[in-house]
Amino acid sequence: MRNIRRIAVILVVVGLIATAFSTAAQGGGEGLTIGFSQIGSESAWRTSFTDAVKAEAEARGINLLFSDAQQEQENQIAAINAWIAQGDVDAIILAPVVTSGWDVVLQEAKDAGIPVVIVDRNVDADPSLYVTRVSSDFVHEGRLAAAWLVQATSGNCNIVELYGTVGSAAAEDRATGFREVIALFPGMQIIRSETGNFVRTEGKQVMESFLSAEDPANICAVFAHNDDMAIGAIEAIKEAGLVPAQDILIVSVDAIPDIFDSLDAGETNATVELSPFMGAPAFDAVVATLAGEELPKWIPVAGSLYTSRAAYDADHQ
Ligand code: GYE
Repeated sequence: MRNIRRIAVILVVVGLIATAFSTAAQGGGEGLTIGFSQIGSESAWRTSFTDAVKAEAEARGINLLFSDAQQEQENQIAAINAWIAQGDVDAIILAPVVTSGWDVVLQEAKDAGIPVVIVDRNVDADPSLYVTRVSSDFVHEGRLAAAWLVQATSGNCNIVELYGTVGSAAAEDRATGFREVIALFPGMQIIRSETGNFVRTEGKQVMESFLSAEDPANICAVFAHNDDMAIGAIEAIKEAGLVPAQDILIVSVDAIPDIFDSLDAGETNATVELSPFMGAPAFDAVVATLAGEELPKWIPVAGSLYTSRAAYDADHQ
């Protein structure tokens, strides 16, 4: 009887220790000073992403230095250089507006002993210059959007594309994935493509130009690289006297709250989820690298395609 009681006590103690470690492994970072170079506030998703990172930093007791670059790379580079000069910044998290032009500043951060974690988009730089990248698979997002459109149109559709920020990994890779899939179907073709820079008003303006340049009856669908531009396109389609999601199908990416209102209203057809909750894995990567742990060069964030709020809610209970 005494042995049973002894074993029970040991199990309880082991359980408590394991819980403590698992909590520590999931959280961590208290007291660290981390610079977060954010692209801007161009879309609802970006704002949600910023809010989520700030909330996670607050919850962990991280001193977050936040910089909104207003979609200008030079502002991101200036912020990183200032944090390097400050001398007390433990790590930097960078959401790079475009893929090129980062080698010099990343080398300077490395030389200063400040680890950099890439989030959201991607950099075309020597991987030794950053710890890891926390992001979704943009190519897969483009493939998902195209696959849905193929099945919705039996492989016959003239598509107009609302392109994201030129030179950004999100736009380039979503375009690549989308084109990979439609290339398998001779009846699927992109008849017009123009950047709306991930901005709602610009998406509307570009869609208006498409509707003026093309016979609207010749436009089967819109592929918008984000929901904000899709919502702008919906407004343009309605103002042209057409029925969005019926006369012209619409598929986009981000799964922001407003796009579910559009789905509920029958004004769009599908969205591919992009989680804004990348702060936790990014901060975990910072804590791990400061503890000397090796990390993979990519920490993927998954997302699915949704055609209704109910389906999204069922996956996110
Ligand atoms: O889809 C869009 C934002 O970088 C993947 O940027 C992100 C994109 C997102 O402007 O809403």
